[in-house]
Amino acid sequence: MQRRLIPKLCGVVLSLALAGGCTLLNAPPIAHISASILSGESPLLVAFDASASYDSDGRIVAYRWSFGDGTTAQGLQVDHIFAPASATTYTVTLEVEDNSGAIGTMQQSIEVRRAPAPGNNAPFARFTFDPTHGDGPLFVQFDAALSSDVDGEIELYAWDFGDGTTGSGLQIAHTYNPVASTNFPATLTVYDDDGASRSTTAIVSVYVEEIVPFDGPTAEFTASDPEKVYESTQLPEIPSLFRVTFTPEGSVAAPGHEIEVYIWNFGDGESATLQTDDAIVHTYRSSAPTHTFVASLTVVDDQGLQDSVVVNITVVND
Ligand SMILES: [Ca+2]
Ligand SMILES: [Ca+2]
Repeated sequence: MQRRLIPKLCGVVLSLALAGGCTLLNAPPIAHISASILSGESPLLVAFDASASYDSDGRIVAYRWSFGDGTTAQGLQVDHIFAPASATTYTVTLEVEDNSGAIGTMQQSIEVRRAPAPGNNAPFARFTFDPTHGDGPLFVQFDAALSSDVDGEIELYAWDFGDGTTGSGLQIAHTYNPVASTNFPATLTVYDDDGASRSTTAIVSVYVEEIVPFDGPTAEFTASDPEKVYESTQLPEIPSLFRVTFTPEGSVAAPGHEIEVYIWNFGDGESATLQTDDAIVHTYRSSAPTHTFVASLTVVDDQGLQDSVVVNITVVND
């Protein structure tokens, strides 16, 4: 794909591009892993399902799995057995490929605990937390004192706060600070002195006042870091190519209204008009050591009201 010449029409005649006539505007597929279980004792059988993966402008032609234990598989649905001798967390990677050769990936952690020693009873995990809900930022104190082990002692209290952070200890405090109202699954895992463990999960609800525009729409977007998809060895005669994915994330219409048109100006003379909030990929050409393009998004709602926002895109030829 990197070596393919860019059709001159690409990006100019967007309708052609959207109809599939322009490979450079191909949207990569989105990979999605559903796992039947996320943690358990060794050996652990996990059924993986990639059915929720999709390609917005084509179809997925390959599903490739890497289980993090040196083994791989292909297919929409695959079973895998993790059989470590000691507790291990595996990172499972799903790679999907669309009919234009673009790749999407997702990763999922699978935690496999050591099988319990014969005759040992696994400990019970139980915790209290206060408050259980409230406005963010929310300071929550967790207490695992109600956990127990009938034939031994608990040696480790491991916490996963459900927001990507973890901690350990009998008692622990955590502050939740989401950007939108969220139910966080807080999980306590206790390990006994024979290595057996059990987990329990409870929900912490944190509320954030939603910011909605008064009457017109609000334009917002995000841009990926430029990916150099063609590195020119003959600068400045031949430019390098940089690919950027734009997503109208955060663009919202006023209550009771809808955004009908998304007008993208990429800052290099090219533009695109979409009637959906789909992400769009644009390829920049640059021969300069660094070049900043001013990209903008204008959204227009069903009342004809509009809003615009700009973001600087800087590409670098090293
Ligand atoms: Ca595609
Ligand atoms: Ca025990």
